[in-house]
Amino acid sequence: MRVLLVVLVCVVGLEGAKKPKLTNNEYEAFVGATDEAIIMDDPVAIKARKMSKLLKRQDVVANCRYLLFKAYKNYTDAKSSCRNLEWPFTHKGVDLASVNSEAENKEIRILLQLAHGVKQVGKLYNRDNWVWVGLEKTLNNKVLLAKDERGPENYNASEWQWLDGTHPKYTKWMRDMPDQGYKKKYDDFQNHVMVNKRGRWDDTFPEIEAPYACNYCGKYIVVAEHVTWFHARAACESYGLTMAIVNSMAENIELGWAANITFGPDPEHRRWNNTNWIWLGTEEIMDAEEHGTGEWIHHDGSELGWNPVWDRKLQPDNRVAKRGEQKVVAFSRLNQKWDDSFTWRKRPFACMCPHRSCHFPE
Ligand SMILES: [Ca+2]
Ligand SMILES: [Ca+2]
Repeated sequence: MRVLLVVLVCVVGLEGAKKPKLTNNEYEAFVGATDEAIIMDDPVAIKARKMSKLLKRQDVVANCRYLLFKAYKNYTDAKSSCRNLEWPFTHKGVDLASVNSEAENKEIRILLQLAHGVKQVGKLYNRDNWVWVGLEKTLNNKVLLAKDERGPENYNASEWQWLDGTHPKYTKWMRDMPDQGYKKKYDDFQNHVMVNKRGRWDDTFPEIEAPYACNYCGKYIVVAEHVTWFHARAACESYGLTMAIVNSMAENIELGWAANITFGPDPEHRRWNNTNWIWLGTEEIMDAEEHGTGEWIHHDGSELGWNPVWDRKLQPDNRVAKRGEQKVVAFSRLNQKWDDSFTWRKRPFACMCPHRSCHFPE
């Protein structure tokens, strides 16, 4: 019976991977997914000092509201890099970050702290203290400004646009900014915006190459550092998050998406490389002799609420080693299937935002 069930699940799962068949509820989270706007209503306070320690070696970091890419790009390339990320299911591109409130501005600061530590990196204008966001000056943007036309007190919101076409409702300019400086080298004016680790904004030249932030309203945050399963669980909690729980096909697809953004493509498709298997917060209930019962439970005590797609060769296989059986779940970012694994193996891991910190407009 169990074999039959596993085979059935595999067949459904393979179909699912090609063309996800989701229930209305599963679609719900993404129905409004668009790069036009994201509304932040309930920020998750991430403990950046702790979390940044394990993120040093990864090129992409996330909080519950934004993604930051450490690679330096000019404004135009940064914009298309974000747009090339497509929300799963809707396949709409993600935009460069929009910042519409004090709470969102704080999330940008936390994001910068996650990327390069809580302290300022070198001098203020070190690029690693700054990040591109999607704000452009679209009117009167190619002229030298007189002194009394510069600075926050002379700034005119109707001349500026976020990439969704809206004018800024919130700003946090540095002293004397925006100043629309001109540089002969670029033959261009400062009319695009970066935000720094203190949450202050400056208008600058779109030709400058710097890290960039994209909008994100995801459930999962993937950490690339390899640790044991128990270490992963404790780490997520110490950040103010929880270890990832995946309870539907939609969430399984969302996690795969988040993981592939974090790691980028694996052209070699290294199926059994530890890097490509990510810890989830799900474990097997063991009997008195410490053997698997075939029943699975999430780390918070909640039930496994769906039939996940286990990897081929009849996983979970409860393989046994001297130190015990395989009893915790690893998730393949290559095919989005599950396998039971030994708790002491070291792998990347996925944390989860304890609640949706933001939503898409209806
Ligand atoms: Ca400036
Ligand atoms: Ca296994």
